[in-house]
Amino acid sequence: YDSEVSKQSGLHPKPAGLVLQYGTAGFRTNAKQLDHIMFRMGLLATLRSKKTKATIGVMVTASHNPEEDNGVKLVDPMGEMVTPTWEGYATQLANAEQEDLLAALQDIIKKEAINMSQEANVFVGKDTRSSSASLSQAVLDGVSALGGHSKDYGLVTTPQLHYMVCCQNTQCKYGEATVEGYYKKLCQAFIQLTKNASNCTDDQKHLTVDGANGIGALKVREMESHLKRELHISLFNDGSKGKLNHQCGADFVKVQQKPPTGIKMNPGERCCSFDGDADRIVYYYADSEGQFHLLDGDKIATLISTFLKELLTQAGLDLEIAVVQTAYANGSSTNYLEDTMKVIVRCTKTGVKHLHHAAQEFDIGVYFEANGHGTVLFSKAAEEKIQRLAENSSINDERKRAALLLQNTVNVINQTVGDAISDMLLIEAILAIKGMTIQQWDAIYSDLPNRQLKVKVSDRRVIDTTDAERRAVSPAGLQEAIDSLVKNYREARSFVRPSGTEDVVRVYAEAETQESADALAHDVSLAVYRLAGGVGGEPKPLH
Ligand code: NG1
Ligand code: ZN
Repeated sequence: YDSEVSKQSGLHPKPAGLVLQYGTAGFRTNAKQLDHIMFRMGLLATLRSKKTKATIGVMVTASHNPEEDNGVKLVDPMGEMVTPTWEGYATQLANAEQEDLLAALQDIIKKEAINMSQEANVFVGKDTRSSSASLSQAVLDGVSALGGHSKDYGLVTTPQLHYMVCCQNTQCKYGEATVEGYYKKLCQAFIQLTKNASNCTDDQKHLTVDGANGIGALKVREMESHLKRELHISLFNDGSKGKLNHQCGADFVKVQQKPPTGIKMNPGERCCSFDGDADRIVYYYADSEGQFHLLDGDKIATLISTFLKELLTQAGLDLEIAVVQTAYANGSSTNYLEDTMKVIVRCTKTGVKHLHHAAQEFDIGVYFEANGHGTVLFSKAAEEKIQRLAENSSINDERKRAALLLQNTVNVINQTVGDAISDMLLIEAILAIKGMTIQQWDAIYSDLPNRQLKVKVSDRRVIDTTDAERRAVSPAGLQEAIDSLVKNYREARSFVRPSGTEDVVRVYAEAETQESADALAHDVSLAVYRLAGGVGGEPKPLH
């Protein structure tokens, strides 16, 4: 393979001196810097496939980043993120200078004792960015340079690609590895679920979707016919005019705490926004006074876990359910889940892989980041128990109904990764079954006002954290400063951490009022600026 790799890599040369890191979301930067990275990730995916003797996925996307950016992420055999060791290999391979590439490749092959005559199979997908076509071709070139087989799924959402990989590696037990198969599985389950919402009016079946001008919009269009009018979607920001993620999409809505541009919002109507690769979703509505209300990942986790807990009780199934959050979870949600709902709550570091991992430790693990990335994991044993109960003919009607609902809930969920489309269908089904309006869902608990800010520093690695990122251990004095600032406000909490996807330090604050949350976030930003090597002008107060 040496000569083929040499020849092909010459067509995807690395700019000398460029160093990039495989972070929480893979590689992500301006698309112009990524051609060699894509080729090399094609190589790495092929090695990973040979090593695991399974199909590996490669997704070309930069999610909620601006259109000019792009990125790449590897998907492991069961649809999960690759292991830390292989993230390390990704970084090594990406940063090897042109003349050292073969040696870097050889190093991985030796360390992992990879049998190079083993067959390899790689699934490739891409989002709608203008750079994605040529970049995904570079991935395919990498696969073929090592003699691997590839299947190009073309335009798919990130969770769709994860789903395909999982289907393929479970011999289709998880579903059929096609986009059609995906729609069929999810929509059938959705339609079965909504049969339990017999008095749902056409009005209640209506949902406004902001597609972030990205792949999610295309895929919602594609899926619509499978929904058999059980859900009426008004799609905005479908990519026909607007720019990807610009003033729209889940990240914009969550961070700005305001509606996206380009949509029509009627008072009291349910709206949701996807992000640029459709692995995140947030809901929102405007009340009769025009006031905007956001229902983020925490509210979604609460709705889903409440629904599941009720069904488990009705079904008489003894399964342990937990909710996994990060430090960004609103304090009110954690209190509600622990004190009122009495479910186990776990807090992990930011980044899907940490949440996913923690959720796997329970019979049923509901995990969501506040930004709307999340899903539900069912252990094999839990799935089997649900299955057996649903097939049991000697149980009463209430238990039977609950068991069937649980079974269809399992099927509507994409367990491989957070999935805006699958989450949307689940949420819509739950609201329909419970006959719940978005206002009633919103009223389950009240969010503490909060604010997220960014601070630019010369080297964000000076900040080290502990306790699932809730406390800073360095630089010296920073945590003490935060502690004393927090004491100035009621019901307040604040933490800082270096971003894994942007060259900034993120500041989060929550408090009893929005003014307090804003003021605290600003105070803490100043502390970061002064103690952690801030660059540019001092952070300015929000008001
Ligand atoms: P960073 O940049 O590390 O904060 C962001 C999100 C994560 C996760 C990743 C991957 C926040 C505060 N952070 O990470 O939750 O989604 O991007 O996309 O939302
Ligand atoms: Zn995303």
